[in-house]
Amino acid sequence: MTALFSKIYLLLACVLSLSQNIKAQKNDGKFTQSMKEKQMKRIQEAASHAWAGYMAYAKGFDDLKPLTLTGKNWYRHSLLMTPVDAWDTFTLLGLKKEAAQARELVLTSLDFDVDNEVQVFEITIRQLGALITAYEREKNITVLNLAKDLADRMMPAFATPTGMPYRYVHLQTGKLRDSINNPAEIGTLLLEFGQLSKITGIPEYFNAAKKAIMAVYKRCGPLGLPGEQIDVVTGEWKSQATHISGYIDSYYEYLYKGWLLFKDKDFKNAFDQHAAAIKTHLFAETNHGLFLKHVNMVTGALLSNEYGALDAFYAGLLALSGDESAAIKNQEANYYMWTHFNQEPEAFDFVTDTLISAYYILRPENIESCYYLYQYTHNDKYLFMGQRMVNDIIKNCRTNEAYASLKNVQTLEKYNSMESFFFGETLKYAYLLFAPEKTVNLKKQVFNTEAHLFNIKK
Ligand code: DMJ
Repeated sequence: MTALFSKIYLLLACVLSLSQNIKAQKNDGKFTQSMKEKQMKRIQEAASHAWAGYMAYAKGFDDLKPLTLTGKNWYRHSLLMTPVDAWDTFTLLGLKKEAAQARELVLTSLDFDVDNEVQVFEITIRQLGALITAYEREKNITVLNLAKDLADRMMPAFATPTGMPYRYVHLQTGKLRDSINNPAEIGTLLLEFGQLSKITGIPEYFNAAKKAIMAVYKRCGPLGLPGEQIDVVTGEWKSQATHISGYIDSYYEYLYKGWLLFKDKDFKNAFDQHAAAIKTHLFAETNHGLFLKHVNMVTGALLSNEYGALDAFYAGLLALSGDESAAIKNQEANYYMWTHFNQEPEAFDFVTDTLISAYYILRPENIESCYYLYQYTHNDKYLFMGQRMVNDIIKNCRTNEAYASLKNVQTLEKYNSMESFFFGETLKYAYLLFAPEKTVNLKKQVFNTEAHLFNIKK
């Protein structure tokens, strides 16, 4: 009797698992045109909703604080971070009213002649980057003057014995602060300053930014990898941790994209050497895909198995730079990170599978990598991945008035912040993932690290 029951049970289990498989295959099968259009509409709606909140409660400020419904400025005076970062996304998404409102704010109220000490990296990628994109799109001289004025006010930062910039500069006085910088903030100026040289014919911007990024490269350790912090006056490493996460991440991105945009072999050589070293010393293959670890830049000794939302950009860079098989495995790991904890956490340990930082601040990198993977593989699985991420953001982060970050992806408690990169990057890559392929031509255009598009010039 017991044997009969267990046979029936086994048969039922088989039928159930077969039907689940068929269901999964059906769901994971073809992503139809109408499904794509539905996603594009949802993302347009999300962008319009988040912007309406900013305009109602924080117009003229840098950001909206979505829970208290108040405005927040980064520094003493607003630099309109949200409208500047969001403008080209609205244009791309076909949100005419929102694009016109952002444009109006930028053209009438953006002023860099203010008593602000700014972070060179953040202001370059979000503001200078967005202004360059806007100028290339509409050739408006006011926009170019704004870009040039901003760049000129930040140029004093590069005047160090090594050519690597200070982290902070005062926009009116040129006064510098914080000589302990990092590869990401030093290197991630190349596309913006370089493109400004192309546009204006003034070589100093490109020269300064090239000198800075190559100064990091020159100082790499015996493994061919940079450290995490460096003194820009003495050139001495202040932290020997190496990884692809925050503080280093977009240094790699800009070496490769610098090559795409400026066809300068120095960037390609440096990138290729780093890519090989990363493969040897940082790659960590697991059952859940390819993660990347943290090691010492001199000895290669393991420091941690921390992996997080920022690291998720690397799959996209692998795809863009032609390492498709590593890109596929890395994106598998990214998707695991997104789904395993309910929604993507800021960081977790991929060996012990435990959370390190439980917050989610509307970051784009995982969706960005879905976008690149889909562009190069045309595998619908990346559309399904992106759909899941968009669903989670809408389900967990939407408020009545805008979108909010999460303090904890497991409790889903919200946090009073809506970063401008939610507009500049997250919503843009999400939309582009489902949009017709010709919307962006990756052979002719390059995204800066904040997803502002630059044209590759002849
Ligand atoms: C953005 O400002 C840029 O993508 C940067 O390179 C690092 N991450 C944030 C968004 O997460």
